[in-house]
Amino acid sequence: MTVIDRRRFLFSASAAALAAGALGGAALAQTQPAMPKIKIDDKSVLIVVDVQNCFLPGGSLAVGKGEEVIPIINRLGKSFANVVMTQDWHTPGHISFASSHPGKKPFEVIKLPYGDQVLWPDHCVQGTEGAMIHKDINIPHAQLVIRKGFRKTVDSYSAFREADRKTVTGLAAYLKSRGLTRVFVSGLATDFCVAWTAMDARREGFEVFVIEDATRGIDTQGSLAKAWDAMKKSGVKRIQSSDLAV
Ligand code: VGL
Ligand code: ZN
Repeated sequence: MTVIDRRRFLFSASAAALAAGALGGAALAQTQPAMPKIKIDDKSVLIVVDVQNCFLPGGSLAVGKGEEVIPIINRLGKSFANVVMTQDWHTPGHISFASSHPGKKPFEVIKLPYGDQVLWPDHCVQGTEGAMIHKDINIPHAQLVIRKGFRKTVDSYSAFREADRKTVTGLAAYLKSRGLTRVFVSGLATDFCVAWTAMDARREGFEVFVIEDATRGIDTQGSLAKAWDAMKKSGVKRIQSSDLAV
Protein backbone atom coordinates (compact mmCIF):
# COMPACT_ATOMS: atom_id res chain seq x y z
CA MET A 1 0.00 0.00 0.00
CA THR A 2 1.21 3.46 -0.84
CA VAL A 3 1.73 6.26 1.69
CA ILE A 4 -1.54 7.82 0.53
CA ASP A 5 -3.32 4.50 1.04
CA ARG A 6 -1.81 4.22 4.51
CA ARG A 7 -2.97 7.75 5.35
CA ARG A 8 -6.46 6.93 4.08
CA PHE A 9 -6.42 3.78 6.10
CA LEU A 10 -5.42 5.63 9.27
CA PHE A 11 -8.09 8.25 8.58
CA SER A 12 -10.84 5.70 8.06
CA ALA A 13 -9.69 3.74 11.10
CA SER A 14 -9.90 6.85 13.31
CA ALA A 15 -13.25 7.85 11.73
CA ALA A 16 -14.56 4.40 12.60
CA ALA A 17 -13.35 4.78 16.16
CA LEU A 18 -15.03 8.20 16.45
CA ALA A 19 -18.28 6.80 15.09
CA ALA A 20 -18.11 3.94 17.55
CA GLY A 21 -17.57 6.46 20.34
CA ALA A 22 -20.61 8.49 19.22
CA LEU A 23 -22.69 5.34 19.15
CA GLY A 24 -22.27 4.74 22.83
CA GLY A 25 -18.65 4.14 23.60
CA ALA A 26 -17.60 0.77 22.25
CA ALA A 27 -14.06 0.16 23.39
CA LEU A 28 -11.67 2.02 21.12
CA ALA A 29 -9.13 -0.75 21.04
CA GLN A 30 -11.68 -3.16 19.64
CA THR A 31 -12.79 -0.89 16.79
CA GLN A 32 -9.27 -0.03 15.62
CA PRO A 33 -8.28 -2.55 12.95
CA ALA A 34 -4.63 -3.57 12.93
CA MET A 35 -2.49 -1.55 10.52
CA PRO A 36 -1.70 -3.69 7.48
CA LYS A 37 1.94 -4.67 7.46
CA ILE A 38 4.38 -3.89 4.67
CA LYS A 39 5.31 -7.05 2.78
CA ILE A 40 8.89 -7.86 1.93
CA ASP A 41 8.92 -9.31 -1.58
CA ASP A 42 11.51 -10.52 -4.07
CA LYS A 43 11.98 -6.97 -5.35
CA SER A 44 12.93 -5.75 -1.87
CA VAL A 45 16.47 -5.21 -0.64
CA LEU A 46 17.73 -4.35 2.83
CA ILE A 47 20.67 -1.93 2.85
CA VAL A 48 22.72 -2.07 6.04
CA VAL A 49 24.68 1.18 6.20
CA ASP A 50 28.05 1.49 7.94
CA VAL A 51 27.60 -0.73 11.01
CA GLN A 52 31.34 -0.46 11.57
CA ASN A 53 33.44 -0.40 14.72
CA CYS A 54 34.25 3.32 14.32
CA PHE A 55 30.57 4.20 14.67
CA LEU A 56 29.94 1.96 17.68
CA PRO A 57 30.84 2.35 21.38
CA GLY A 58 34.59 2.78 21.76
CA GLY A 59 34.90 3.89 18.13
CA SER A 60 36.38 7.20 17.01
CA LEU A 61 33.03 8.52 15.73
CA ALA A 62 30.68 6.56 18.00
CA VAL A 63 27.00 7.16 17.33
CA GLY A 64 24.92 7.37 20.54
CA LYS A 65 23.26 4.01 21.23
CA GLY A 66 24.49 2.76 17.86
CA GLU A 67 24.84 -0.76 19.27
CA GLU A 68 21.07 -0.96 19.72
CA VAL A 69 20.55 -1.35 15.98
CA ILE A 70 22.53 -4.59 15.78
CA PRO A 71 19.92 -7.08 17.07
CA ILE A 72 17.19 -5.29 15.11
CA ILE A 73 19.20 -5.44 11.89
CA ASN A 74 20.08 -9.11 12.46
CA ARG A 75 16.39 -9.88 12.88
CA LEU A 76 15.48 -7.89 9.76
CA GLY A 77 18.23 -9.63 7.83
CA LYS A 78 16.49 -12.97 8.29
CA SER A 79 13.38 -11.62 6.52
CA PHE A 80 15.19 -10.26 3.47
CA ALA A 81 16.49 -12.57 0.76
CA ASN A 82 18.38 -9.59 -0.66
CA VAL A 83 20.83 -7.70 1.53
CA VAL A 84 23.54 -5.18 0.67
CA MET A 85 25.92 -3.68 3.23
CA THR A 86 28.00 -0.53 3.01
CA GLN A 87 31.36 0.30 4.48
CA ASP A 88 32.75 3.81 4.95
CA TRP A 89 36.26 3.35 3.57
CA HIS A 90 38.53 6.36 3.79
CA THR A 91 42.17 6.87 2.91
CA PRO A 92 44.55 7.99 5.65
CA GLY A 93 44.50 11.82 5.66
CA HIS A 94 41.04 11.87 4.06
CA ILE A 95 39.62 15.31 3.23
CA SER A 96 36.67 14.75 5.62
CA PHE A 97 39.00 14.41 8.62
CA ALA A 98 39.48 17.52 10.80
CA SER A 99 43.09 16.37 11.23
CA SER A 100 43.68 17.06 7.53
CA HIS A 101 42.87 20.77 8.01
CA PRO A 102 45.29 22.57 10.36
CA GLY A 103 43.47 24.57 13.03
CA LYS A 104 40.11 22.88 12.43
CA LYS A 105 38.25 20.76 14.95
CA PRO A 106 35.84 17.86 14.50
CA PHE A 107 32.24 18.89 13.76
CA GLU A 108 33.28 22.25 12.27
CA VAL A 109 32.00 22.86 8.74
CA ILE A 110 34.24 24.02 5.90
CA LYS A 111 33.67 24.85 2.25
CA LEU A 112 35.18 22.50 -0.29
CA PRO A 113 34.93 22.67 -4.10
CA TYR A 114 31.92 20.31 -3.98
CA GLY A 115 30.12 22.13 -1.13
CA ASP A 116 29.95 22.23 2.66
CA GLN A 117 31.82 19.50 4.48
CA VAL A 118 31.41 18.59 8.14
CA LEU A 119 34.82 17.69 9.53
CA TRP A 120 35.03 14.43 11.45
CA PRO A 121 37.44 12.72 13.77
CA ASP A 122 39.60 10.27 11.79
CA HIS A 123 37.41 7.21 11.17
CA CYS A 124 37.00 4.14 9.00
CA VAL A 125 40.46 4.14 7.51
CA GLN A 126 40.84 1.43 4.87
CA GLY A 127 41.95 -1.90 6.29
CA THR A 128 41.90 -0.85 9.94
CA GLU A 129 39.99 -2.52 12.77
CA GLY A 130 37.77 0.55 13.07
CA ALA A 131 36.60 0.13 9.50
CA MET A 132 35.49 -3.49 9.96
CA ILE A 133 31.79 -4.28 10.02
CA HIS A 134 30.92 -5.07 13.63
CA LYS A 135 31.47 -8.72 14.52
CA ASP A 136 27.95 -9.08 15.91
CA ILE A 137 26.32 -8.32 12.56
CA ASN A 138 25.17 -11.73 11.49
CA ILE A 139 23.75 -11.74 7.96
CA PRO A 140 25.85 -14.32 6.13
CA HIS A 141 23.59 -14.23 3.06
CA ALA A 142 24.36 -10.52 2.38
CA GLN A 143 25.39 -10.38 -1.26
CA LEU A 144 27.36 -7.18 -1.71
CA VAL A 145 29.46 -4.87 0.44
CA ILE A 146 29.81 -1.52 -1.23
CA ARG A 147 32.69 0.67 -0.08
CA LYS A 148 32.45 4.44 -0.31
CA GLY A 149 34.47 7.54 0.47
CA PHE A 150 37.60 5.78 -0.76
CA ARG A 151 38.91 8.74 -2.75
CA LYS A 152 41.07 11.07 -0.68
CA THR A 153 39.59 14.35 -1.96
CA VAL A 154 35.86 13.53 -1.99
CA ASP A 155 33.60 12.30 0.82
CA SER A 156 30.64 10.00 0.21
CA TYR A 157 27.84 9.70 2.74
CA SER A 158 25.63 8.16 0.08
CA ALA A 159 26.06 4.58 -1.05
CA PHE A 160 24.96 5.69 -4.53
CA ARG A 161 26.79 8.91 -5.36
CA GLU A 162 29.84 10.70 -3.94
CA ALA A 163 29.71 14.18 -2.43
CA ASP A 164 30.71 15.78 -5.75
CA ARG A 165 27.17 14.61 -6.69
CA LYS A 166 28.54 13.28 -9.99
CA THR A 167 30.62 10.19 -9.34
CA VAL A 168 28.45 7.11 -8.94
CA THR A 169 29.35 4.02 -6.94
CA GLY A 170 27.56 1.56 -9.24
CA LEU A 171 24.98 0.57 -6.61
CA ALA A 172 21.96 1.89 -8.55
CA ALA A 173 22.96 -0.07 -11.66
CA TYR A 174 23.59 -3.18 -9.54
CA LEU A 175 20.16 -3.05 -7.88
CA LYS A 176 18.39 -2.28 -11.15
CA SER A 177 20.12 -5.07 -13.03
CA ARG A 178 18.97 -7.48 -10.32
CA GLY A 179 15.39 -6.24 -10.63
CA LEU A 180 15.38 -4.84 -7.08
CA THR A 181 13.05 -1.83 -6.84
CA ARG A 182 12.13 -1.47 -3.15
CA VAL A 183 14.93 -0.28 -0.91
CA PHE A 184 14.77 -0.57 2.90
CA VAL A 185 17.53 1.38 4.63
CA SER A 186 18.96 0.65 8.10
CA GLY A 187 22.18 1.38 9.96
CA LEU A 188 24.35 4.36 10.92
CA ALA A 189 24.06 7.25 10.98
CA THR A 190 20.46 8.30 10.36
CA ASP A 191 21.32 11.93 9.60
CA PHE A 192 24.31 11.31 7.33
CA CYS A 193 24.95 8.08 5.49
CA VAL A 194 21.43 6.64 5.97
CA ALA A 195 19.69 9.86 4.89
CA TRP A 196 21.91 10.51 1.89
CA THR A 197 21.62 6.90 0.77
CA ALA A 198 17.83 6.97 1.11
CA MET A 199 17.44 10.26 -0.76
CA ASP A 200 19.76 9.19 -3.57
CA ALA A 201 17.78 5.95 -3.87
CA ARG A 202 14.65 8.08 -4.39
CA ARG A 203 16.46 10.12 -7.00
CA GLU A 204 17.32 6.87 -8.80
CA GLY A 205 13.63 5.96 -8.89
CA PHE A 206 13.44 3.35 -6.13
CA GLU A 207 10.63 3.05 -3.62
CA VAL A 208 12.43 3.84 -0.34
CA PHE A 209 11.75 3.09 3.30
CA VAL A 210 13.94 4.07 6.25
CA ILE A 211 13.42 1.74 9.18
CA GLU A 212 13.78 4.27 11.99
CA ASP A 213 14.35 1.92 14.92
CA ALA A 214 17.08 0.19 12.90
CA THR A 215 19.02 3.48 12.72
CA ARG A 216 20.64 5.91 15.16
CA GLY A 217 21.76 9.48 14.46
CA ILE A 218 24.80 11.64 15.22
CA ASP A 219 22.67 14.80 15.57
CA THR A 220 25.19 17.61 15.26
CA GLN A 221 23.77 21.15 14.91
CA GLY A 222 20.20 19.99 14.36
CA SER A 223 21.22 17.52 11.65
CA LEU A 224 18.80 14.77 12.67
CA ALA A 225 15.60 16.83 12.39
CA LYS A 226 16.86 18.41 9.16
CA ALA A 227 17.58 15.01 7.68
CA TRP A 228 14.10 13.65 8.47
CA ASP A 229 12.57 16.74 6.95
CA ALA A 230 14.62 16.42 3.77
CA MET A 231 13.88 12.68 3.55
CA LYS A 232 10.16 13.35 3.85
CA LYS A 233 10.31 15.95 1.08
CA SER A 234 12.10 13.51 -1.20
CA GLY A 235 9.41 10.86 -0.70
CA VAL A 236 11.22 8.53 1.68
CA LYS A 237 8.80 6.56 3.85
CA ARG A 238 9.64 6.56 7.57
CA ILE A 239 8.67 3.25 9.12
CA GLN A 240 9.41 1.08 12.17
CA SER A 241 10.59 -2.51 12.01
CA SER A 242 7.22 -3.51 13.53
CA ASP A 243 5.49 -2.16 10.36
CA LEU A 244 7.01 -5.00 8.37
CA ALA A 245 5.35 -8.35 7.87
CA VAL A 246 8.01 -10.84 8.94
C1 VGL B 1 29.12 8.80 8.43
C2 VGL B 1 30.00 10.79 9.11
C3 VGL B 1 31.17 10.52 8.42
C4 VGL B 1 27.96 7.86 8.47
C5 VGL B 1 30.27 8.52 7.73
O1 VGL B 1 28.16 6.64 8.29
O2 VGL B 1 26.83 8.34 8.69
N1 VGL B 1 29.00 9.94 9.10
N2 VGL B 1 31.29 9.39 7.74
ZN1 ZN C 1 33.11 8.91 6.79
